[in-house]
Amino acid sequence: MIELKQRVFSGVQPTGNLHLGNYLGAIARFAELQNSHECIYCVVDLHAITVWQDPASLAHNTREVTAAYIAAGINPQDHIIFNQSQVAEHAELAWMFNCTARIGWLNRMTQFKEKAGKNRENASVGLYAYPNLMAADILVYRATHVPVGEDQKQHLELSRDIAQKFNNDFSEQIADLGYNDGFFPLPEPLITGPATRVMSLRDGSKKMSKSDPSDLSRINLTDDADTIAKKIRKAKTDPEPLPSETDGLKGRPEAENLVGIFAALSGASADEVLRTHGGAQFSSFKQDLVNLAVEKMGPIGAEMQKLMDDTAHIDAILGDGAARAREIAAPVYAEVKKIAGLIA
Ligand code: AQP
Repeated sequence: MIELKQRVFSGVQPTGNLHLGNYLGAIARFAELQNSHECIYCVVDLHAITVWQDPASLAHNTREVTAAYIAAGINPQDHIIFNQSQVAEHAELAWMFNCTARIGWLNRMTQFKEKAGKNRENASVGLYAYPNLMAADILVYRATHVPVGEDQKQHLELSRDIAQKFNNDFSEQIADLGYNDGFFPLPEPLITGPATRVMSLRDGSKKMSKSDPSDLSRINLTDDADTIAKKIRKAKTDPEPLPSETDGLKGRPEAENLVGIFAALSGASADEVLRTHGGAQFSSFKQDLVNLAVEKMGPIGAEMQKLMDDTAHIDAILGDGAARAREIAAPVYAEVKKIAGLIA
């Protein structure tokens, strides 16, 4: 019987304005997992182009996400860091999954509805089929665990449905090749920690997002200390002091968000943060948050800037990572072709 290894895969789109939500919800989790898992971290440039990208900015942003991965502590020698478009098997398996997934499944995806908005007829076909490519990204490595923020939960569920349907559709061929437990694993989402959904600093009901027109809504990973301080001081709050227990955060989304950010940055739980800061006015809590955010995020931003000064080094890391990723992806996709009856 052929066993499945525990393998982590995840990615970030190079669409600019990398922010604290991307860091706390995803990149910081990626770094933690490298001690216990074999990890593959991708800069998903083919996802980025589902919405038009300026080519020069796309190349810059691809290097910047790579720099963020490394600055956050991911080791590109022990693990794999690469950009998606260098490994053609992602797009090839995505086509197979375009033929596996059902239109009804994609019609339920809330991210497409949000991103396409009212102008749905004019959205790219790529934006609609995005979740199928995401399933291919994960399954072309037969990855078992996927660290993501809360907003990607629905796409992960779809990846599991696609894996399950492929395993069912070709169960006979898969068993004949010696896979007793299906060919694709059903990948598990890893949505953990106090900051799986960091909210906008200007509106506690909206997720912190790269595309928010207000730069004050997010802390960018490249912001300097003064900018971080200004954004936290200007963050929307309410007039009440902080409660002493998490129950007291109900109906106070902005307060809940700042406490969640504090917790994630300090490695404590929200309960622990409130045990120390309960009763504090926002003016003093915000000052403590500024100090913490500058202490934790400042070195990451500085390291990113340093790495961005040597783009040849970043490109070499991506090239090396892509070659190693291809070594895993090519045999998996070759097996998929065999299973589906596509002559190699
Ligand atoms: N606000 C957030 N809180 C926690 N996690 C978040 N993630 C994104 N926003 C938050 C997680 O970051 C990872 C990479 O996201 P992405 O770059 O692939 O795309 P995204 O989710 O579309 O990012 P944005 O900022 O929300 O971009 P726009 O503005 O284009 O919609 C993912 O694991 C995601 O969950």
